[in-house]
Amino acid sequence: MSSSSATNQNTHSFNLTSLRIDILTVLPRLLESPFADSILKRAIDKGIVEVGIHDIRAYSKDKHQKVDDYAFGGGAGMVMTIQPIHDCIDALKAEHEYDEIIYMTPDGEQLNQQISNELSMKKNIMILCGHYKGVDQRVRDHLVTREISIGDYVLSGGELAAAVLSDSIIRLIPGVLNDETSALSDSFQDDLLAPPVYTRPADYKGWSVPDILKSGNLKKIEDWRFEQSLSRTKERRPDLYERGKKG
Ligand code: 6GU
Repeated sequence: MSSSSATNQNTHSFNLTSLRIDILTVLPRLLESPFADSILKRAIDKGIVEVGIHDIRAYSKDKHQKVDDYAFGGGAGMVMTIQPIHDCIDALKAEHEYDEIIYMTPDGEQLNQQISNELSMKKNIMILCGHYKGVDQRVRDHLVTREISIGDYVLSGGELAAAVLSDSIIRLIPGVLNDETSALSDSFQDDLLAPPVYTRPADYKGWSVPDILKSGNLKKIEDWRFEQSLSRTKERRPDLYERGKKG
């Protein structure tokens, strides 16, 4: 990554932005709130990430600003047309050089931590959200470089999936989380689920915190947490556990 230390508070004129994400959508309002709070907002305010939300409809040359049409060959459901998407992509390409143009679709490659890690090291990413029955296949064949799904279930559109993908990427960028080690100890980062956590009170109506966590013995606590991670992973996600063993 070429950017400078993220601890600078953007008081200098050099650019510390690590990653720019441009999201193309017909429902831009759906993408406002995920970036308006908490970690993602702070990452943007600090200047570590830039997020652009682009209304595809604004690029439509149709007199009613249409962005969809009937499917060739018939069948229920509308298909998003090429022209507004292509013009929006071209306008953005004139401003930035994109590492990936990602189409969010349930038939894409399933998102996992490794993909998020990889994308967090890019400079410019474009994310296209589909709606209705999806986009004209020629957009996927000629303009998109990668297709990602967030799981085996169907959402009404790609917007929520784009927000999920963006969140998982942005939190990995150095300087975004206050405690830099905290993303590294997330579930999945090493094919292990995170151990249980507790906070005060030590006893709540008879439900107590494990003694070891109150012992002050850091080595024992670390060992306990690792054991908990292992047993949780083995029980809840045997697939991850086996992959982790192979390493
Ligand atoms: Cl990326 N889009 C939609 N519409 N549904 C999904 C998805 C994406 N990932 C899982 N379900």
